[in-house]
Amino acid sequence: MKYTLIVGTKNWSSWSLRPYLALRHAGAVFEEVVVPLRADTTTPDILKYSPTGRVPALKIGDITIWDSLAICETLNDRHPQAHLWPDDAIARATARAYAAEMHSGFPDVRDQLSMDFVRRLPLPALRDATKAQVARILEAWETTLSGTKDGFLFGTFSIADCMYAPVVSRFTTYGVEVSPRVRAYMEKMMALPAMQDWGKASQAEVDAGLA
Ligand SMILES: N[C@@H](CCC(=O)N[C@@H](CS)C(=O)NCC(=O)O)C(=O)O
Repeated sequence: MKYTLIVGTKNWSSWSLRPYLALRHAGAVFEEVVVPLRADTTTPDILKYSPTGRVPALKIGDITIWDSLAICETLNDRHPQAHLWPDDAIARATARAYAAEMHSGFPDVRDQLSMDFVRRLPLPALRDATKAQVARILEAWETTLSGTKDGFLFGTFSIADCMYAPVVSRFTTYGVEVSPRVRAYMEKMMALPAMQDWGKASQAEVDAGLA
């Protein structure tokens, strides 16, 4: 069945990046609709595709799935050969916990370090809550990376990496200080062909004055 992924302005849309990476990792063929964010028409434009008025959404034929994590889970069901969650049951449960923590948390990181994929910006004066959330993310990455060999959070690439990819972008944009292990992880993520392609599209938006 045909896939269409509805995303927001790529330079800014952190939630949209997540299922995009999952689709790319699964090797799925899909079309894209990019809805401009931060415009007067944003909400009505998104509502044409998604009942929540938020992106991302994935159209599978006539069916619409919304919300980044639900889309990633659906892709895991539909593309078992992509191993979007770890095979090992304990690792899978833990990866889901980290992904859910990202999905429901870190509001101050989102607020103060918003995604601006291609720009490099000064680190703002962080509130205590933001500092604590940054520290928690770095601690989480250190913990998972120390138990793996292949360089992703749970060894091979998984939905956990999709969920944290926008944080990798944010920490890169604002030059957040990280350990050598985390630096290596962030560089590996930023070098993924799908992340590079997202960056090229983001740069085109910036060049066109759209982001
Ligand atoms: N929990 C949702 C959050 C989606 C979300 O907040 N998306 C933002 C863009 S990154 C959005 O659609 N904002 C609508 C707007 O800016 O008007 C998910 O995981 O997909």
